[in-house]
Amino acid sequence: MATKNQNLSAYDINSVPNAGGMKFGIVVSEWNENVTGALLAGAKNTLMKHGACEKDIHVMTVPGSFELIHGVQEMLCYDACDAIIAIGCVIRGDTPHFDYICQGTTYGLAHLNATQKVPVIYGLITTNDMQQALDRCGGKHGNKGDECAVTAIKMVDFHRKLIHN
Ligand code: DLZ
Repeated sequence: MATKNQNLSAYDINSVPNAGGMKFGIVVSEWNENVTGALLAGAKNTLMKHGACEKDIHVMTVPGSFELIHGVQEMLCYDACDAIIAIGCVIRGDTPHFDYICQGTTYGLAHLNATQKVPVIYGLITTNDMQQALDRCGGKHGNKGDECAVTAIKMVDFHRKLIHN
């Protein structure tokens, strides 16, 4: 699972389908905004690099990572997206709060991903300190936002291939 030896922004460009005409939702947490803003920028840039139009990328913010679950659920109800990326950053503190937020958010997003028709992409960074987070939002380990964008495009393409073949 370590991203230490794998750059989050490195991928085979030829393996990514054209994202023209695809519609994406991005729900971003305001907590640790310096990190989540960089993740959002990475995700948007990569979606557009592969052909998505800016007008087809709908960005909404929520207060914290725990609210990503409800934010994604609302977007699923009111927005016609082909995929939704959930972006957040939880940094370990002195209490067990970190574990509850990480677990709750992860289970919530996993549940939506498994039960809804639209893929929900997991863009939650969970780290021991700020430096580890900075390393993963455009630092030495790349940008998880890029990885999420590529995953979102591939999952929309997966669905299209399934229904058209
Ligand atoms: C309360 C809290 C704490 C301590 N830390 C973080 C964090 O590192 N990252 C994050 O996204 N959110 C944090 N939050 C806020 C919770 O996600 C949530 O917004 C509140 O508990 C209110 O439900």
